[in-house]
Amino acid sequence: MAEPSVPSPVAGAPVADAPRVLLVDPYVAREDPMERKFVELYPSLGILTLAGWLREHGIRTEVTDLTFARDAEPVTRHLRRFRPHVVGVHTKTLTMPRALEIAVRARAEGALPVAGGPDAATRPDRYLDEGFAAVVPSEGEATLVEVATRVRDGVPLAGCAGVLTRSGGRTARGPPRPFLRNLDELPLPAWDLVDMEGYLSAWEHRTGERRAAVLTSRGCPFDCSWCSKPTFGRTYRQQSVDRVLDELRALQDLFRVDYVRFCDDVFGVDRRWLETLLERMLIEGPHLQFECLARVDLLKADLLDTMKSAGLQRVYLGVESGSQKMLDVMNRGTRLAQIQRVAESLRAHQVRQFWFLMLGYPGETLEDIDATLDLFRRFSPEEYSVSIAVPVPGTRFYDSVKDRLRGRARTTRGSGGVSLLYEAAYPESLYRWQQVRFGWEARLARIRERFSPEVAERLSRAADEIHERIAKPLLLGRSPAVSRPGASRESGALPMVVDPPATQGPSA
Ligand code: B12
Ligand code: SF4
Repeated sequence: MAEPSVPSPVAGAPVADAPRVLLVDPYVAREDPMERKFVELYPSLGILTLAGWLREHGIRTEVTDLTFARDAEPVTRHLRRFRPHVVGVHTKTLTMPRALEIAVRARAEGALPVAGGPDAATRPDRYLDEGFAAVVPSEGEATLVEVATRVRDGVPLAGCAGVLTRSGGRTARGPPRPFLRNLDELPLPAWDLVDMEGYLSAWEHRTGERRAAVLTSRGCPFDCSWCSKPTFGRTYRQQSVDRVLDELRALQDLFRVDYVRFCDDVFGVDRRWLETLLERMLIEGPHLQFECLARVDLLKADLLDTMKSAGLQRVYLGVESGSQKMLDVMNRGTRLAQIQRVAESLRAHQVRQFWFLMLGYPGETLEDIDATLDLFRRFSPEEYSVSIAVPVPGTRFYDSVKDRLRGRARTTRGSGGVSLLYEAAYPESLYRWQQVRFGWEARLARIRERFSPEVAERLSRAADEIHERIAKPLLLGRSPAVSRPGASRESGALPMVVDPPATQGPSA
């Protein structure tokens, strides 16, 4: 059987003097200590969608994806072969040093480096000061077409809509560029420009499934106080069900994908839209397994029935806290009762749950943390991440603690939830210790399930005992003797210490 071919650019067939853009994803998986444990590898949808759009608009476009590379050397080789006018680099906090290195490599080969993506959007000056000619802090498609054309034509970028430039130490901001109104105009991601088979066979080797990422919407209409939404702000746009089904079918036909991760900030904000998608997947196909990020206030029990029938395997939930007071302070808009109902319902439907939890938010007391641990203990999600709250510039959380920041936000994964970046109520060591407690509980939940609930219970009580009598007083700088009498439970055997997976990723 002949292999189906990847769709090629439809409009604006590139001519010899068409602008040339090289898009670069600077993430090198082997340099990331967390990759093996926690990061799920998919090609960047930002890069693939930009590439598809640029090609449709007459720009010659290629991609260097460093995910499977050893270093940034492939960028230089690609630059010499392709001779792009513009090198467009996708940025995340984690990959900033690599992004800056790529700017230097681009300039050395006579190309103009332009940055986009969440990190450059959050701190554009840093990128502009350290080698980038321009930053595109928002939706990139239409802007990058104009940037590439201007650069090819020798027209300055200052004043270009949606672009930040710097001159004489000052940042010049072009007028805002309106968001695309209709997301159905987006072409299918340019999968042919990256090593899709590399990603898919890595997944197949690990899980037996050929997994791919899909995005059906842009933005999020909710307003959690700590959430940074630098690129799409509080806007929300949804693709049509037809457009989404086209993409799912293409993934199945072209790449034999059988498992999809819906990467929307919140999947299924519009219930009727989601029901239509699920019903059509059930009736017409494609029949795929899938996972998504969801909010507990949107996941009603009957909806979950349909989602499960349509192939739902795993849900990521931004649970964040087991204290209603803290959920309110964070402006989460969710209730503890909803979390409990959804957690029970997911268990009953045999859908895996991944909880995002957060410690150290302003106003949180030790009692609130205990309430979070109790909730975690009660529902034992199959997977979780417990991070220390990161004040990201541009959020209300950041504004509320900006006079108490501890140095500069770091450029490593330390800024991803394992370090305390502001003067919180307690010392960093206490939060790290709390992360260890969650790690224990996760292990104990497995013991409870597979071995003995009694042993797990005894170990859990012992952990609480150690926390109350030893760790807490020590970490709060008090003598262990002052630990509250009666606060601890009966003693048992000593638990083992495990590293908690403290990451901060996408969160709904
Ligand atoms: C889905 C997702 C994932 C998926 C990735 C799937 C994929 N490969 O696309 C998974 C789960 C694997 C993942 C992993 C991680 N993620 Co993530 N992820 C997201 C999420 C929810 C959506 C990303 C997405 O697809 N957006 C849709 C595309 C179309 O948008 P975009 O990438 O921003 O690109 C647009 C613009 O930014 C701009 N643009 C982007 N690049 C460029 C480049 C140029 C030159 C130009 C002009 C424009 C431009 O144009 C694009 C199209 O309009 C975002 C939150 C969000 N809403 O963005 C977090 C987010 C990007 N992730 C984040 C983080 C921290 C991570 C991890 C480091 C988490 C961890 N603890 O390990 C890892 C990093 C892995 C890696 N390879 O880099 C952070 C990044 C914060 C930061 N400042 O760095 C975000 C913003 C979430 C958050 N608020 O904390 N993530
Ligand atoms: S945390 Fe999730 S639900 Fe809340 S504003 Fe951010 S993306 Fe939306």
